[in-house]
Amino acid sequence: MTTKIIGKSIPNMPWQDKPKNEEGVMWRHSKNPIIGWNPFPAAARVYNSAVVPFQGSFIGVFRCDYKNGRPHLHVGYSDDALNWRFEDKPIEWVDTDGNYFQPSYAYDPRVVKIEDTYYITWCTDDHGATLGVGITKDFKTFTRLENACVPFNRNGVLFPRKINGQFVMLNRPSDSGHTPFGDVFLSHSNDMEYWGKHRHVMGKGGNGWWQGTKIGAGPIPIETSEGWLMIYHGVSGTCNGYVYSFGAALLDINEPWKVLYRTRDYILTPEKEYETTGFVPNVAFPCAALADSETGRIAVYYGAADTYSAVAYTTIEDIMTELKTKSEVF
Ligand code: BMA
Repeated sequence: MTTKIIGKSIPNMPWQDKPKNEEGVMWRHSKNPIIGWNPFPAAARVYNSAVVPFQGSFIGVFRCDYKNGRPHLHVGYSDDALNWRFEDKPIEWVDTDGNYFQPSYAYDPRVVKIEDTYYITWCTDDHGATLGVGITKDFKTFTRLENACVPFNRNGVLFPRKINGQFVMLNRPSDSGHTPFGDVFLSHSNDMEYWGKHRHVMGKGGNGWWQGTKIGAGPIPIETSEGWLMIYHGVSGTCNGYVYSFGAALLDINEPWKVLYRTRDYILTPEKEYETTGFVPNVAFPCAALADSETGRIAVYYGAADTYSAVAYTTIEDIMTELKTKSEVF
């Protein structure tokens, strides 16, 4: 049975066919990285960012590390989702009463359209790293809602529709530092304000070592005819620090805390110079995906070495074959 992506067709999304000699599940955009050092005056590095289709072209919410080291979120625009123009100023948040509500830092954004609203989640500051949530309809005005939880938590990733009438968010409880542990959980909400009915989705570990230290959700899960496709990062600890690779899992469509398949091996790991060398070496950190229901094409946006933005491709068929033939659920 062929697995179908459920959702919109995005005929103008970036795409390159799988190279003939490619044996992997994913292949990199040939002109990676798509964003390099110092892409605009305020930003030293733009990476770990989110991209969505918007009014026939594309819009993104980008993690921009300033030259003082702090990350902030900037909007970017693109016609081809590869060449980007950035706003000079960061997103300015107000609360639901219109009062200034700016985070002192903001990183690793995810963006999803649910019904008629774009939801942005990111890692924010509330006496420690936690999950910020905000909304926009036009990417001009932004309303910040209550944080989804108390510290410490990172990698808050919403499902692209309500499941059984509730919003669902993947998240990864952590610590105040560079967190040497971490499993993926999910939480439910009726109103995007109060979160509960928490479920453990999946843990670090397994037989291999590539995801032995911690894992965290990546792009917004992709709905398919067989379940939710979740691309995530798995972290291995080495004597020289962490290594961030991609994995994938298929989650039950109605009870997404149930894992049906999970890749035994990583599906992308730092190999190219822009992944192995930079501000933080050996990091490939997926944060967004464009998926075309018509062709089954998937483009994953990822941060490379906490410095660059890059794109890698796969298809629903390639990834489902990997999931079904080399699955390890634990
Ligand atoms: C994580 C996050 C990511 C970053 C990664 C590697 O804890 O802070 O933003 O890409 O570490 O440094």
